[in-house]
Amino acid sequence: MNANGGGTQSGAPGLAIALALLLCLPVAAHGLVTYNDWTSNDSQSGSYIVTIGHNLATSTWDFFFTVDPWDAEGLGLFIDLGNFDLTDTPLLSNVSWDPSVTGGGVEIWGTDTTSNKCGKGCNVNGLSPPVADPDGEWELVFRLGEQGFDGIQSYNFSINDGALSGISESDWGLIAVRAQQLCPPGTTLSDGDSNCGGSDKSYATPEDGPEVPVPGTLVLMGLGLLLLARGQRKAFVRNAARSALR
Ligand SMILES: [Ca+2]
Ligand SMILES: [Ca+2]
Repeated sequence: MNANGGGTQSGAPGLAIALALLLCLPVAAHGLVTYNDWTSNDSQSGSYIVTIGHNLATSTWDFFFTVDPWDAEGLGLFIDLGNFDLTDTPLLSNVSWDPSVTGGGVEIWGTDTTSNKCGKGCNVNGLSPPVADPDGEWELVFRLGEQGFDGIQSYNFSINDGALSGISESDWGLIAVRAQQLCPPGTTLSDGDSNCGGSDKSYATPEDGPEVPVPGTLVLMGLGLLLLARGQRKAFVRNAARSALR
């Protein structure tokens, strides 16, 4: 009786772990696409870092743009998703910027466009990234702030994922940045440095792909744990039966 009771208890944690793993699948599949290695059409890029992630809880794609160290100020962000057309009207949400000075802002400047423009003083003309773009369009163009120095290092914003139906983390490819207030090497904008008067057009592709666990691996792990728990329980019952026969 003790043996049977013990067997049931030893199998329960295994089952619980396996079930927890299976239940965690949608959360674990959440990954971030990161861009931090840039090529300029001139000699030097700003230290841009862009991360893009699919937020299942809010049904949005969340964008974070920063310059760290702060050696330039973003003005436009261009995104290519290959041969894709937006599936609904993109709507901006969760827009914020840091420092939260007045005069910032984010606008959707273009969608599925062949234009290299992102508003006054803003374009990526002459930037020729060596990446195939089957439809020759930027799927999304964002305008960040105003022309001239806004004093803004970072932007957060989101768009509804209904506008990008069918897109997963692995589909994010080329992006380009137009920036102003580019600083000389080794200097930053943190004190509003007046020497930071350059401009930049740069492009990047994602770093090492998105950090997404392969769901199939987790399913196999869960099934493996289930089988292990069942095997342990059967062995326990078998041993208990043998003991009873002796
Ligand atoms: Ca495209
Ligand atoms: Ca397109």
